[in-house]
Amino acid sequence: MSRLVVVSNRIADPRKTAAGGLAVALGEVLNNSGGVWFGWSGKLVDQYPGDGPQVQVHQAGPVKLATVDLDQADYQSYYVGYSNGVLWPVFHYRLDLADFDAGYIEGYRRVNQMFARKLLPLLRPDDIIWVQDYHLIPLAAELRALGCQQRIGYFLHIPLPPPLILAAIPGHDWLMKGLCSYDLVGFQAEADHEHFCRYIEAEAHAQNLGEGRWRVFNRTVHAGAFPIGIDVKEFQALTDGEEAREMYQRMKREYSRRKLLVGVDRLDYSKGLPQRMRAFRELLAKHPETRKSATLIQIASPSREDVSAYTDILHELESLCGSINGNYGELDWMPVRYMHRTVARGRLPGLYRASRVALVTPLRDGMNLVAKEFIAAQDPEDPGVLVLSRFAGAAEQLKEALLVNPYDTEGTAAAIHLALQMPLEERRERHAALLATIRQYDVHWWCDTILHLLGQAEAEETGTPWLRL
Ligand code: ADQ
Repeated sequence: MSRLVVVSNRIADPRKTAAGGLAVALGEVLNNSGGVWFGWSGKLVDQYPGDGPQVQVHQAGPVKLATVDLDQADYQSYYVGYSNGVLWPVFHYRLDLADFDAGYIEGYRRVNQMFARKLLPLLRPDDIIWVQDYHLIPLAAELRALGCQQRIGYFLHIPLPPPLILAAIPGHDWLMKGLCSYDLVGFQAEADHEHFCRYIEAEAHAQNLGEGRWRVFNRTVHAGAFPIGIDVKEFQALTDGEEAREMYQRMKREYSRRKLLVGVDRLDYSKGLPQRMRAFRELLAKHPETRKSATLIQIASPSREDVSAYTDILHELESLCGSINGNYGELDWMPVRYMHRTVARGRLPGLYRASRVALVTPLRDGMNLVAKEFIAAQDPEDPGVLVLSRFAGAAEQLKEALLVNPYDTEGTAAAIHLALQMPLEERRERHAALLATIRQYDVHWWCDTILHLLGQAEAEETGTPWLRL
């Protein structure tokens, strides 16, 4: 049986529940195959030791966690600069926020080369390697350049923009050729997959071999959409746990006279937080009765504070919340409760369950797992309503949510109003359909499907059995 090697920018100890569904799901597969998880330790050093970065290996049960530290220069160019200052904005359609000129691409390439060099000695001939996300697009090409023959899969957790937006990146051809060095490339949504196909056809004259296979840059690559899910069972168990129940009861007590709306996000410009606040303000202005009945709790966890676009969004959000509370608040009621912090994972389901409406309204999002967690945490007998941006990858699957265009303030306000008033019967019907979808396409389905395809390709070539899950 093949061993699984996962590579991602950061790694998590799968034995800790705080790690979340993805880490737990990957951890399960890694456990079964006695695998390796390789990535950055999260630590920074002023400079590397004389003989370069060292790999540290910790054993977490049957899984090997292998990490390297980064020095300040690599962190600034690879992580802050290129990954989060170029790829993140462009892939979320924000060319205006991308800083192309600073030469970050050199650092991005250098760290991917270093990862390849450090990973290579840890590999066995029949390993299956699975690389995660935008920090590591060129990793397969760098591994191949060092002679690596193993099957390598890739999953992009964020959207892939249309070809014309991609083409604005200086060096986009190098980046996309790198993406085609994988054997299997997975995207969150059909829209992203379609953008990939259009790009490689137009820019690299790829030949469509059918069934998701392409001949491009003298190799065959398999591509498809594999929407990531959550571990529904685990999240429901968390909802029944003590911390979540306490949170639920506290919320119900505190807000007994009001319906709660909830937003839970990383504080990121892609999440549409100012637009959401403007829609909520429109709701209060247009439907004065909601001033007596609705409170919005917005949790925005600190994120990437060393990138300047993130401090701008923080100030905009604070000023909007302040002005809404100033204009509509009363002595005994504030319309918006805004908190710039992370909620403990064990308490989150209690907050979701106490809320009548979730506002998940990103301007662009690869998938958005908050939408799925909100559905999983509801009481099926009296569920809340999901208001979901049509620009989240999740909208391709979650058709029974109230889909909105977050740029349309009036339209979003009208949908929130509808959600607050939705009769029980309709709430139940929509919730049942949504729950069935997230159960069918949970994180185990995601993992199994991708690894099965990766292993299958190996079996076709070598006659060895598929990776056992
Ligand atoms: P993110 O952009 O981080 O992830 P998302 O999927 O919404 O976005 O959230 C990931 C996790 O973070 C969820 O489990 C959520 O509960 C948690 N989280 C977010 N804000 C929090 C807060 N304030 N307090 C506590 N927990 C919080 C990227 C992509 C997404 C994609 C995921 C997974 O941008 O589109 O869904 O990867 O592929």
